[in-house]
Amino acid sequence: MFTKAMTDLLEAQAIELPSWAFGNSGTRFRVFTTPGTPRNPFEKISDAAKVHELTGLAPSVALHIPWDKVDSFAELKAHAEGLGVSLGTINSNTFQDEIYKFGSLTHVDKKVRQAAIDHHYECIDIMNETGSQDLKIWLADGSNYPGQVNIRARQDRLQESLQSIYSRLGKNHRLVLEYKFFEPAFYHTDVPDWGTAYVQVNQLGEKATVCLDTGHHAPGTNIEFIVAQLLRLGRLGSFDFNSRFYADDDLIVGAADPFQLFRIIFEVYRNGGFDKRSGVAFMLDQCHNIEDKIPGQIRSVLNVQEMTAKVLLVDLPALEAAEKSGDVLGANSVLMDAYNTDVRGALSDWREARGLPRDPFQAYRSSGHLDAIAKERIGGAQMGWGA
Ligand code: PSV
Ligand code: MN
Repeated sequence: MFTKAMTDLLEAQAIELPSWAFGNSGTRFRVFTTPGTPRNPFEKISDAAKVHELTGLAPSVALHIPWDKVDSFAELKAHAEGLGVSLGTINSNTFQDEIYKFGSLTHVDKKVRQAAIDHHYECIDIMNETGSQDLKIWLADGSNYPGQVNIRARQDRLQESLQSIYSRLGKNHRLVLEYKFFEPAFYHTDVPDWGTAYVQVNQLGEKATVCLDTGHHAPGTNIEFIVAQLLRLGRLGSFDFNSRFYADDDLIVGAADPFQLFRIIFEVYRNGGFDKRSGVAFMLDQCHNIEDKIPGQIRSVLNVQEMTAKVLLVDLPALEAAEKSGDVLGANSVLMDAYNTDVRGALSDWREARGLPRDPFQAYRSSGHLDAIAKERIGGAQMGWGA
């Protein structure tokens, strides 16, 4: 079913895992715990490495600071490398400190802005130790009531703060700005959409790009259009993949709307986003509230792989011919034929040929690993989102 060009692309596929997906998470109503949950960043990395061991798809782990602060990042890096993975994106966090109640990089008080800028400087220092390329910034900044703030002045302050951070980046570093249309602010958000993120990063320079979190759009938004546009502009820095039924649900990628995932990946493929030179980084940003975390992450990366395999089956010359001749239904059939092809058997054969389990999800379930870590990880405090 797959040509050599297709398996080359599948083999090169790399999806970064979020360290926080392995900690406990929940809603504002309840955070449920699970046996075996990591008690420190080292155990989170071990869990991420397990996902990579079984899937060959997840060679790096994103860290969130301060959640993943350790005494020695050199030690954490060595731990990761010993398990066959590397440390990836460093995510800053200016949404859990009292001083940020009314904003961080956009705050009206210079002292608070400077504290937020300093936090990013600290993140850049960590990147130098971990060898990370990307500094990812998501801001909770916004307001709840009309009249509460001067919206335009906050855009100016945001640009000024981002410039200070940008000027500290190392030669191989990038700044990736993530947008989200609401939450925790309910009236206005300072970086609510791809257009605002683009305007802000465009003013900074070439090393600044946009992060597209698939859960951060209003219902019905045509996300694949945004993918095509940002790739066209050369500013699609990374994806935070997850899925949603309502708001920022952070569910398993491809669970809520597999066809949307297919359409997004198709635009990535068609517009050169799988070419390493495009610089697009693929990450998950998920929270496993009620399901087991390691198999949850395995399911997610496999879903991305499966959709990628389907996208590779799209007959592009036939699609282009149909598009050019105005053959509306013909063009749509080309796309749907690929989407409706069952690639699971071919992917299993290919995995087996590479020395991986045919079905990594089942392989994990029957491995007894979950019971083993539950028995091993006794005592200490389990890590959690926001801990
Ligand atoms: C915000 O909702 C977000 O998507 C950002 O990426 C944060 O860093 C992450 O979630 C925290 O889970
Ligand atoms: Mn995100």
